[in-house]
Amino acid sequence: MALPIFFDPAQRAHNPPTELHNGGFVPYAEHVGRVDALMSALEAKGFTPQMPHDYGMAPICAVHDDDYLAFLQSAYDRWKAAGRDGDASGYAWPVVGRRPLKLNRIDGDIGQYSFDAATPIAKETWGSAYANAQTALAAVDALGQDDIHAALALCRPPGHHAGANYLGGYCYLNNVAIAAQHALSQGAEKVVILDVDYHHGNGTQDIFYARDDVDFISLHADPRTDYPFFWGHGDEMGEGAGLGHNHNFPLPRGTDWSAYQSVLRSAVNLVQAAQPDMLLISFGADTLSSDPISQLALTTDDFGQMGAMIAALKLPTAIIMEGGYAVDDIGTALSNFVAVF
Ligand code: OKP
Ligand code: ZN
Repeated sequence: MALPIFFDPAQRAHNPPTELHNGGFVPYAEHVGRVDALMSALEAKGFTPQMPHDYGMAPICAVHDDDYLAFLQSAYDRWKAAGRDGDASGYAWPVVGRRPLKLNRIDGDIGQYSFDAATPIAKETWGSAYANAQTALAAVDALGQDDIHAALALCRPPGHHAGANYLGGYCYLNNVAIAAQHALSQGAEKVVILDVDYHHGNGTQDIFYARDDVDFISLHADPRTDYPFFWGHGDEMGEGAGLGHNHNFPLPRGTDWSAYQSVLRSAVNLVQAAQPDMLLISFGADTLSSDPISQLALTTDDFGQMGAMIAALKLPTAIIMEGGYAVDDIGTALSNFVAVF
């Protein structure tokens, strides 16, 4: 049975022109050309995207706080009402541990509900983020139908940096977390999320940090040198019931496949030991050496081997797209990865 892929063209509408990067405004790296490149590579291999079913707000509300969702849906209009040009973007943030406050200006709220200045809210952002979450849900639901054991959600914008009540890192709704929670609601008792994006999935980690029904395992650039800096360190193991259910594998810049694969082996062994009913992959192609904003050294061929190591687990697997910014190579990397499932 061919691997089904899901995508809603509404995900293309979100398209902020610029982001703040190293002190200046540069073209937005998470642009719509990324998903177009992924789609054309997959279509060239004979895959046809399917529209996701509309699951409504309930599975989104199961992960994200109501006040955060209300903020996300109204932020752009409030920004315009404040007389602003361009997209909504924050500039002041509460230090962790400040009191939860009820504020009354867009600039305060945007600081409250975000952790960086690289994630503007445009007019179309909510619609794309909503469609995106539906795409992730559809991939979960495809598993178990007929003899489908793997499915791909062509998510964009990505999701793994978004927490229950915050946005950041080009992410607004946490697609993989919404998918994991949906799998539990459909009867799964244990889900593992394996995150192979270059950047640590801090939002996903936060959402499940105190829980033992969803384990989070991540390979990523060492946060001592790389975004998102404040999460992703090797000693973050979970807390309370979640203690021992969070595993971070920080990697030095420049890591190539020979070093990467031995760390991936350890991560895959942890997945196997957890005996999940479902595996979700937060898939990033920004570990490619050609990625313009990242510093790992994988080749497009390495993605075939990465896929093979994960597919050998023989678990029902939903692949959720996260980052990857080298538009000339990400389609090849993704199709090499999925070809083995
Ligand atoms: C999203 B995903 C600006 C730093 C902001 C944000 C990176 C978000 C990556 N110099 N960078 O994990 O691919
Ligand atoms: Zn990334």
